[in-house]
Amino acid sequence: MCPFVKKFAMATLENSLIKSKFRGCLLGSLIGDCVGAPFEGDTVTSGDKIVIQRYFEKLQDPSFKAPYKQYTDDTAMMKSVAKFLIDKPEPDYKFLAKLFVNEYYNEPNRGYGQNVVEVFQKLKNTKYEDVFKPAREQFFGGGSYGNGGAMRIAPVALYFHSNYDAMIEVAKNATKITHSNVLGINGALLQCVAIHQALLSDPENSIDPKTFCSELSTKMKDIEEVEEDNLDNINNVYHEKLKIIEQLLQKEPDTEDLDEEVITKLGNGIRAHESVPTAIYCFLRAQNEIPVVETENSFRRTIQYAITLGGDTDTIACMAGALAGAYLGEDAINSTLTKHCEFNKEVLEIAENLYRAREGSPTN
Ligand code: AR6
Ligand code: MG
Repeated sequence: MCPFVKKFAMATLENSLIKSKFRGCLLGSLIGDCVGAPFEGDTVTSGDKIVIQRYFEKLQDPSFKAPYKQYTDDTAMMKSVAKFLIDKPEPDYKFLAKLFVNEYYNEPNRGYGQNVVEVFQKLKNTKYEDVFKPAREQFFGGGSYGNGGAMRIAPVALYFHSNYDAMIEVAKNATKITHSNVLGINGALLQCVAIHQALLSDPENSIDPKTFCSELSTKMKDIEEVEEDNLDNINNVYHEKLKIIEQLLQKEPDTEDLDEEVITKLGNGIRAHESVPTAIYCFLRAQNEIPVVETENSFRRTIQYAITLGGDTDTIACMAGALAGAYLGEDAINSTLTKHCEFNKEVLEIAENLYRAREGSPTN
């Protein structure tokens, strides 16, 4: 276990705060997904940033009535990961694979990635004989490096927050059902470790973005070094991206150019290595004020800023929202904003059940 984890594990947070963080994390993930989805694929101009500012003001205005913002595959798959942890005391990956597949066939129009749909078909056709094989066969044997493993990983970080090694093991296997490329797996691990670190950070003490990032960097170095598929050119991708985040956080946040640089250096796409570090950057940058994101609330600032970067807005805002919610807890999230999201009551029930399941679990 790395020394930072030991230090965090020793810090004790009140149970009521941990529970609020469980709820905040899953709610943050849902809100980022629902609120970010309408902007997916967009290139955002400075005019659009003002439109996004007004969009959030409307969503936080109690008199504003509108149909629910619908969730996408990010939340659909996160639900399955939570159920897998809640329903079975020991990890059962065949059960998880079946949950993913059934969820997809019940509601196929949630915006799933093209490759992942093929994996679901193969899992079904092979009767789940080897749940990791279909994913390994994708992309001529290279496996997917999409951000689909990372976008759904939050329940694993919450459930195993007192058992770091079990968390890494389960996060890796839960990802491998659909994403076998080392970049897809390590992207999910980075998001998982970042949520874990946010969860164990006391919201009464403000986060120092630089320290948060360098602690994450140490953990990521350990993870990338032990990866069996150690290919020289990709075995330190995330560690390098975290260094870039540290550099970007030190820049003066007063120009449009900085956002362009963030997109160029960190990315805003569907590849895990071009979106997970971006989500972490959004969370850390939102610890301080951001021009054109006018709000006192750092949860909102996190997801609103993520959306202003354009690209895979639902997934980047979903991952950034999970981090902000895990750090701040439920009380920091505007309830009017929450009410505009489909599934908002259900996601809180899931968080409650996950918290209860975790209390009775032999691994914690
Ligand atoms: N080689 C080339 N392209 C790849 C590779 C690879 N090895 N891996 C991934 N891609 P997928 P996801 C590209 O289908 O990760 C949704 O909008 C390829 O274009 O495994 O679950 C979600 O909301 C492939 O179709 O799905 C997420 O935002 C794409 O990456 C996002 O999609 C996605 O990989 C990720 O979905
Ligand atoms: Mg997406």
